[in-house]
Amino acid sequence: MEIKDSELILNPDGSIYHLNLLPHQLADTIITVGDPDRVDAVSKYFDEIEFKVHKREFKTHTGSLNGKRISVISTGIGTDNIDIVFNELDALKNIDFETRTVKKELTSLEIIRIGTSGAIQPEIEIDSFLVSEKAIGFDNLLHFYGDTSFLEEDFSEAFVSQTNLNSKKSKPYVVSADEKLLKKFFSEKFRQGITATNVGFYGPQGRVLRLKLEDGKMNNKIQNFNFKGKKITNLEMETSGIYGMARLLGHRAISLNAILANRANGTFSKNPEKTIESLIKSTLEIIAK
Ligand code: R1P
Repeated sequence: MEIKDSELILNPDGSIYHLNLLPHQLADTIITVGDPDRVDAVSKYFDEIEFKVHKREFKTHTGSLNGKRISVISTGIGTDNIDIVFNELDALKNIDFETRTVKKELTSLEIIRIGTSGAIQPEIEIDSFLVSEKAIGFDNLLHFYGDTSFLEEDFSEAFVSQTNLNSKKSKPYVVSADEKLLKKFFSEKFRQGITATNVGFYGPQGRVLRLKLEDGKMNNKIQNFNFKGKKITNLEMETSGIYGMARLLGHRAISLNAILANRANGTFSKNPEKTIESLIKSTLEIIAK
């Protein structure tokens, strides 16, 4: 069935609406970062860069490293942007823009987030790396899609009951990482953890500047929450959307976190750029050996 102009929006040059990319400009291995400046910090290690495209917060460099073709793209902040990025990345690979129909043979992309995050458990060191084995999403994104039987309801229900989550807030959803990618990254350099994805940076992550919180004890509750012996380790703003959208669309995703803050101890990295740089190098060593 042909997808209408209002649903699959293409720019006059045939590129996809927000990402501004043409199908041939995207590799099958994709690194996502939040900050558009981090795109250059990754692509400076490429042996060559084929394309540079930038629109809004979405900046893409496609090139190759050790013979592996890689695209690095900035998503900006939050799971609302993840919805745009993942739908458009998938459309670039799996929808024929000429006929506006879904291709018969679908391509599964390999997607790696290189992001930053705050630890919620006191023992997690600042400047360490964490790979997310699961995400618990306090955003609402996955609730808008069908076919979400992969969501881990027991975990969500345990969270709601252990923390007395206010029913005005959306029910958290839980989704696991791609197992093969998790194994690839879980090593002496990467601690494995469960990542909580929040729908904001301040109130939703328990930060108080001038505003009172609906539940001032939520970060303590997250810290103490336990599901079958497992604890939530860190907070950030994209991983649940990445894992959820990847599952829905048939892609493989992993979220890597540079721990810049420890919310339990109130500390922040003295040299965040160095830590992010080191995470970029370690990631590229693993994906483009
Ligand atoms: C908030 O400062 C941003 O930093 C974290 C959060 O997920 C959020 O996007 O990740 P990035 O540094 O990858 O953007």
